[in-house]
Amino acid sequence: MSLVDALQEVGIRFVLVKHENSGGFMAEGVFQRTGAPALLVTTIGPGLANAVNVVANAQQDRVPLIVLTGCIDAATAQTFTHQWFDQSALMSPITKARFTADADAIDIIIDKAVNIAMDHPPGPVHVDVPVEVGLSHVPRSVTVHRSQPVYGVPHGESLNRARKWLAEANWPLMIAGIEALNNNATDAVRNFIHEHSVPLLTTYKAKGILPEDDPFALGGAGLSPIADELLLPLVRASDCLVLVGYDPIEMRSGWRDPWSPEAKVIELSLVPNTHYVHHAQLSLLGDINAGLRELARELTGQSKWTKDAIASQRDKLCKAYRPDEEWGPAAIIDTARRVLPRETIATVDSGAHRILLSQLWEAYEPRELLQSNGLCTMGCALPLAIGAKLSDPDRPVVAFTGDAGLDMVLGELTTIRDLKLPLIVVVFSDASLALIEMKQRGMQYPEVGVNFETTDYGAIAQVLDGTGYTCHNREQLSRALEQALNASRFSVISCEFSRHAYNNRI
Ligand SMILES: Cc1ncc(C[n+]2csc(CCOP(=O)(O)OP(=O)(O)O)c2C)c(N)n1
Ligand SMILES: [Mg+2]
Repeated sequence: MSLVDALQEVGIRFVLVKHENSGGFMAEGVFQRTGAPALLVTTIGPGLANAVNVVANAQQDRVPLIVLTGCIDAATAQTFTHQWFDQSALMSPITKARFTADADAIDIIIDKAVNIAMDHPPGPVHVDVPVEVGLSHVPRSVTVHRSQPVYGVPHGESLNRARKWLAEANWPLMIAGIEALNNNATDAVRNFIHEHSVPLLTTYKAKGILPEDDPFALGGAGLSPIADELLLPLVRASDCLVLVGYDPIEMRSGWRDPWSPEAKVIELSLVPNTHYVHHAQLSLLGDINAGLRELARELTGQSKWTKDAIASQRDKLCKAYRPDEEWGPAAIIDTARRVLPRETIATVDSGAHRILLSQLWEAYEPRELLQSNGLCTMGCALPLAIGAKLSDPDRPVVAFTGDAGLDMVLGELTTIRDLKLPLIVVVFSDASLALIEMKQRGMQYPEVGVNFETTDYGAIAQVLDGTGYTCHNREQLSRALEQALNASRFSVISCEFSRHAYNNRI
């Protein structure tokens, strides 16, 4: 209570949610849209225990999440057990750092917590606040501020070598990942690609770093075997790869050292490679923007890529997912992309629908398709969308979610109601854990524990003062989306289709 009160007092808005996990994702939504670190406040014991998933997500998805929890004072803990466990130990494997607040060093502790959370790669930091510290008053003025780190610029022999490789490459290829976003390298990436005719592949989280209808955009990759079948041969055929903030935590196993052993691989990154998922002959550590600028200086490449060749690859990739089907998950994505304006911010939950959507949904700017793709957790799309809408109230925000994923966070519909946010929720309602059912069948197990009854999500929306729609065809969905775009309250659009709709589709 003292924390919530103090946060309000210093101008940090406290927004109540119904589950701590959602609170973390909602704060992440704000981070994704504004760059401000996310702040999650939970109560002692069960509150923090409920938040474990979103803290793990912050670690895997590179989110600067600061978790503030209450804890009992050290002396009291010697003779008190109710609701008390070692909170710091619980956080240990999933946070970058853990602190216990101390009134005499609180400015140092908070400055450290924020900086460590924001340092590359960003991640979660836990601060336990003992009751006594929470109740004590310390002077407002912060005396400690670490200066912002300045990252170096690649130079010398290694830079020359990288330039030479690029100059000699016939089939250069760039792969960009989340780190490029966290280093604000969008403009540098776009300039490099256009000046040197290098096509771009992105991870799902880096979608939009180049508008996906740009002639040099090859699309997203990560979790779809169908995409891998078309894209990995291009990666293997490339004679020079430029990895731009490409963090492989988003990729399935086919992306372990996927290139030809002869390929020249240049990695631009802010952090050394300790993952060993792939290797680069040249690892240029430092500011990615500056690195790309240096690499491009006086570069006369001989890329043989043409816009037609790239367009034909992209076309093949898109058609593989059959967006022209009459009705089904691809038709839902296709219809939504057509109806929703270009500046729409979308979030997507985990499951079969997410893999299909991440492949088919075109993003035009970075951080306009938000998802969990390191941890790949369910239950993130709705609260991420709340955070995005709070940050960008004038833009349409849509949450795409599976039915089981929505079931996990249904309570947050009341949060949307209370905040009066005109959010759009599109449900892929197939009465199934489709992704798990596919894996089960693939391993020739019988269907167990993956099917459930169809829920009338529209009716649930109605009783919570939202508007509910149930759609069985493209026309109904288009109409529902158009109405939802003009609505002053939230809309839940349940798109019902039959089980097994993703067979050979992702
Ligand atoms: C919190 C959490 N629990 C379990 C999983 C494993 N999992 C991944 S996808 C999935 C099924 C999701 O079902 P639904 O939301 O209906 O989406 P669909 O696959 O049907 O599109 C499950 C159980 C997970 N990723 N996250
Ligand atoms: Mg489902």
